[in-house]
Amino acid sequence: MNIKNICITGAAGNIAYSLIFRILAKLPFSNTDKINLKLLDITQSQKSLIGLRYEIEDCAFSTLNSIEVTDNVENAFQESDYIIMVGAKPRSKGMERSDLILDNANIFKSQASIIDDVCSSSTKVIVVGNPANTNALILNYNTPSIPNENITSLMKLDQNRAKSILASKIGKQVEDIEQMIIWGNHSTTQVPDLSNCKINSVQINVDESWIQNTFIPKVQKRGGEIIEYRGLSSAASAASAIYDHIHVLDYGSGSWESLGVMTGGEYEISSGLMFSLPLNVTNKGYNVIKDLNINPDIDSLIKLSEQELLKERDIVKSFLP
Ligand code: NAX
Repeated sequence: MNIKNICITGAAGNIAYSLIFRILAKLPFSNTDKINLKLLDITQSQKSLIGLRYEIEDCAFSTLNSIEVTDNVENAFQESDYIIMVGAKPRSKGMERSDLILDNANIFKSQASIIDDVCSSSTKVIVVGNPANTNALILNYNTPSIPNENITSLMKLDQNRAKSILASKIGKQVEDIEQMIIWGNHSTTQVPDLSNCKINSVQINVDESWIQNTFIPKVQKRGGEIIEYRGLSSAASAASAIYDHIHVLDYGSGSWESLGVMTGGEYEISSGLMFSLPLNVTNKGYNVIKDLNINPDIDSLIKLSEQELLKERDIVKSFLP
């Protein structure tokens, strides 16, 4: 029997409450019969985690081999095949964004050094907690024993949102949409790009002014729109996107994907940022898709997102050895 060790941080939070049940209902991992699940959250959340554990046990999932809830980071990360880092400090009232970035930088730096100590070089880490790309950057710099390509940040929610908005505009099915990508940061500067997008292998033909004036801003602001209507940030859709992200990493994907990965100078984007790029992903790893023509409007938006990530990197520079 094949069993994988999975750790989810921020397990007492909203996203985890959807994610855990989604994963256990149908595992997104290849060649895996069951999982050992470790759920990490802060000490104050342990009582709630016990209630969550009871609920999980009450589902009698045949995919669950064992479950542990803990506030002990070493124990949680030990021998993990996957660590899904959802836990992060939320922005409180009146808090500056730079303070939020620094508070999370502290969390991710300390968790990174523990990952580096107790995990093997094959451990895969997915960063969800915001600011996801910059948290992933800190994690990457502070885990010298884990290869860069094993650390990715979640952009799949943005890609899924963009696909769904496009499909409903053109009256097609989401699964028919190919080569739709997101560049940049998981923030309102992200750049959904339809330049190479195809439907059933045919280049799409959509009004350019709809792309610039409706599509791009709608995708960029979708997270805020959900908060406005629901009074809470995206949780089930984020969980679904994390599920898709794991599936892409573990099985590979026949289509172009957008994950936050470490830049190495592609498309003249500064090196050493966690940036969403167009990728071909197989179960062996990923390659950045090369030589795409980028139109000037998209290029200037990509530069804005790059500037934002450079500023975030500057704020956390003392966390990047
Ligand atoms: P919640 O506030 O419901 O849950 C966060 C959980 O993290 C809490 O239970 C908290 O106690 C825990 N936590 C805080 N510090 C921790 C630490 N040091 N170790 C372990 N756990 C810790 O937020 P939720 O709605 O679940 O969102 C989680 C994170 O995902 C947020 O940062 C959110 O902004 C981010 N998102 C990222 C997305 C992406 O696409 N990258 C999309 C969805 C979401 O907005």
